[in-house]
Amino acid sequence: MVKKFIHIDMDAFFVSVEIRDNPALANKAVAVGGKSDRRGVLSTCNYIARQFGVHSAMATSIALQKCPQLIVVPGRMDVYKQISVQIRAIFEKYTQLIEPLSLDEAFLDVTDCKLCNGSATLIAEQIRQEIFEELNLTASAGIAPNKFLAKIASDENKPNGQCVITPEQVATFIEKMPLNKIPGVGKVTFEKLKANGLEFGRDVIARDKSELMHKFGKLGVSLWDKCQGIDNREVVTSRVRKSVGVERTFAQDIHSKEELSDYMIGNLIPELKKRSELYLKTREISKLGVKVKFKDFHQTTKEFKYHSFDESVFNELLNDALIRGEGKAVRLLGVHIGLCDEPDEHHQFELAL
Ligand code: TTP
Ligand code: MG
Repeated sequence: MVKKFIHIDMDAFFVSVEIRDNPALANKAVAVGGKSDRRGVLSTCNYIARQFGVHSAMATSIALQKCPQLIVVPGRMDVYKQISVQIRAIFEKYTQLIEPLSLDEAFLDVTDCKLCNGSATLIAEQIRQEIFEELNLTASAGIAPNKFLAKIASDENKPNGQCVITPEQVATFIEKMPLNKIPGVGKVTFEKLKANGLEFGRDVIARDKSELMHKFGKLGVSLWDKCQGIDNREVVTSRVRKSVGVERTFAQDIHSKEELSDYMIGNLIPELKKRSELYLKTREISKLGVKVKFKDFHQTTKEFKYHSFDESVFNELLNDALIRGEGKAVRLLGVHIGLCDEPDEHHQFELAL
């Protein structure tokens, strides 16, 4: 059966909230981020700032070179979280099948929603209208028969717009679609694909699946499927988190083992500790892991069953992973912990009785 998905994504989320709450910022180039004198980076910026080439994750100092009049304000995470809860309450009027991807973005499966005569296009319009009336913020939406197309569609008419891809339009849309629109195809992968004559959906469709698999492995298979319009993923309403991780792609590949180890211990592990704090209030660590991606994109993961943070274990895992790379420089380093299953609530309840 054909399904109907909506992907909703707030426009310039953090910064739109700041401008909403401080009218003096209206019609100016504004970003949310850290200060330039403390090696800060931007979380995001508004569309005025984007015209100057400023974007998310850019160093604040560079952003100020590109756009000297840029106003950089600190973020208020608690406010964004609260708004995210309010947005979710609006979604829940239409469906219970909601998969949040981040604070400002979610997939909705509205296949069975009877409101708006069952029109997903009208549902998306109405949701965006409600968000605007209730929160004074704008959102964009993509409507499509599967998740990956809905996500791509929500970007098409940003900001404050929506785009529908009906089942009949899927094939034409994919033919014209540049492959870097597909989530997971970043700049480097896209260059590699282009070097092989693959730039748009139609270039992928023209090839054999086996050829793509041979050349690009898993990525090739996934690309081929997507370009056939195949994506059978359901909306995942509640995930039990199995791991927490932090990773960083370096601006320049790193050769030195010491430098990698220092970065891991000085930056990645403290960040991982911070991010896992909440989960470790109720759950135990099941394993430690290190992931390394080498210069040539070969990737490896080493894990070890262990029940607490231990720098020397992480270091050994790093050493083992690097041995697998046979001296190649490293472009990405990540650390993660596995989480034991959630405590069984029924069991605890029985014990309490
Ligand atoms: P996005 O939806 O990627 O960006 P956005 O909402 O700011 O802009 P767009 O209109 O293009 O959707 O991310 C949502 C929020 O997440 C963003 O407002 C700030 C935060 N964020 C970061 O903190 N760091 C990042 O690198 C990115 C991409 C986002
Ligand atoms: Mg957004």
